[in-house]
Amino acid sequence: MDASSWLGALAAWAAAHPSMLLLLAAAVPAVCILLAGITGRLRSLPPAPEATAPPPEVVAPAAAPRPAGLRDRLRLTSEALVGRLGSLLGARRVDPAALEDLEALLLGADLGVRTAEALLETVRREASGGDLAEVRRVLREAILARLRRVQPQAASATSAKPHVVLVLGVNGSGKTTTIGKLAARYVSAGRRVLLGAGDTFRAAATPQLQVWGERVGCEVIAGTQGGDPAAVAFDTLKAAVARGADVAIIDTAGRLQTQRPLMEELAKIARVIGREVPGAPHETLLVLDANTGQNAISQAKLFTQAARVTGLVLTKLDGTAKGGVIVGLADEFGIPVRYVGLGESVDDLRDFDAAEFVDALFGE
Ligand SMILES: Nc1nc2c(ncn2[C@@H]2O[C@H](COP(=O)(O)OP(=O)(O)OP(=O)(O)O)[C@@H](O)[C@H]2O)c(=O)[nH]1
Ligand SMILES: [Mg+2]
Repeated sequence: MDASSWLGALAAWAAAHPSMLLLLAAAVPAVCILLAGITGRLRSLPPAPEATAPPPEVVAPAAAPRPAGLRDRLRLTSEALVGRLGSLLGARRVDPAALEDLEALLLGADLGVRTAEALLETVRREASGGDLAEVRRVLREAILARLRRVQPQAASATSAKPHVVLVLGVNGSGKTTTIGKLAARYVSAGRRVLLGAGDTFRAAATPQLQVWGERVGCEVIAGTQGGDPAAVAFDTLKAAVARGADVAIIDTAGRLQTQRPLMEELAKIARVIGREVPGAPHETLLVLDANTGQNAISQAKLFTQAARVTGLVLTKLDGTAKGGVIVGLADEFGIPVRYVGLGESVDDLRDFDAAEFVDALFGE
C-alpha cells in the first residue's frame, strides 16, 4: 500500500468515526504536555551520584518510641524565641533595622517588656555588626545568666519531719496535678507522704486529690466542702505528726483571690501550719501556668504580696509557645523555679535545671 492509499483509508476511517477523531484531537496535546513535564522534571533532577559518592545509609528499623525529651516538650517555646531568629536575620548583619525586627520577636516571645528590652540592649551592645550565630550566642548567654539566678541551690530540704509544702496558684494552674506528681516523687524516694485537700471550695477538688492519692499510694486528709481550708491544713499536720509522715503537701483553692481576701486566707493557713509544726511551711510553691504568658507575671506579683513564696512551678510548658515567660519571671522576682511541668502524666514533673533548659530552648 502506498502513501496515498494509506491517506485515503485514514480519511475514510475518520469519516466513519468522527467521535474518535475528536477524542484523538483532545488527547494529543495532553500527551505532549505530559511528555514535556516528564522531560523538564528529569532535567531539573540533581545529577546522578558519581561513582565516588559514599554508599547510601542503611535504613534501620524504627527504634522503639522514647519518652519525649525536654527539647520536644519545649518545641513551641523554642520556635517562638529561637527558631524564628534564622528566618528573621538570615544572612543579615546586626544593624538598626535588624535590631528593630529582633525587638518585635523578643516582645512577641512573652518574655515581658522589661526583659525583652534588656536582652535587646545586650544584643545591641555585644553583637552589633555580628551575624545570626553571634546573636544566638549572645542571647543564649544572657538568658542562661538570668535562669541560673533562679536555679534552686539544692534539693528541697527534708530534715524537718514532716516537711510541709503549701501549694498556691490561681484556678486551673495545675496545683493538684503538681501535688500528685510531687507526691509520686517523694514516695518513690521512700518517703511517707500525706496530702491535705485544702481546696474546700470546688466540689470535685477533694475527689481529684484522692484519685492522685490512690494512684501514688498516699493518704489524703479531707475536710467538708465549703469548710475552712485552714482547718484542713491543721488536720493534715496533726495526722502527719501522729503517723510519722515525712512530707505533708497541702492543696489550696485556686479561687482564693476572688472569693475572699487572699492575704487573710493565706496568712491564716500559714499561721495555723506554723503553729502546728514549727518552721512550717518549709516550702510555699506558687504554681503558674506557662500558657498564661504575661498574666503569670501579674499572678506572681499578687501571690508574692500575699505569701512568702519560696519556689515557683511553671506548668504546661509542653503545650505552649509562651514558655519564654520563665525568663521574665526570673528577671522580675528572682524566686527559684523549683519544678517545671511538661505534661499530664505522673512523671512529667522535672527539677528545673537552667543549663538543660537553655540547651533545649536553643536546640542543642
Ligand atoms: N499539658 C499539661 N497539662 C497539665 C500540666 N499540669 C497540669 N495540667 C492539666 O491542667 C489541668 C488543670 O490542672 P489542675 O491540677 O486541676 O489545676 P488546679 O490548679 O488544681 O485547678 P483548681 O483546683 O481548679 O484551682 C488538668 O487538666 C491537668 O491535667 C502540665 O504540665 N502539662
Ligand atoms: Mg486543684
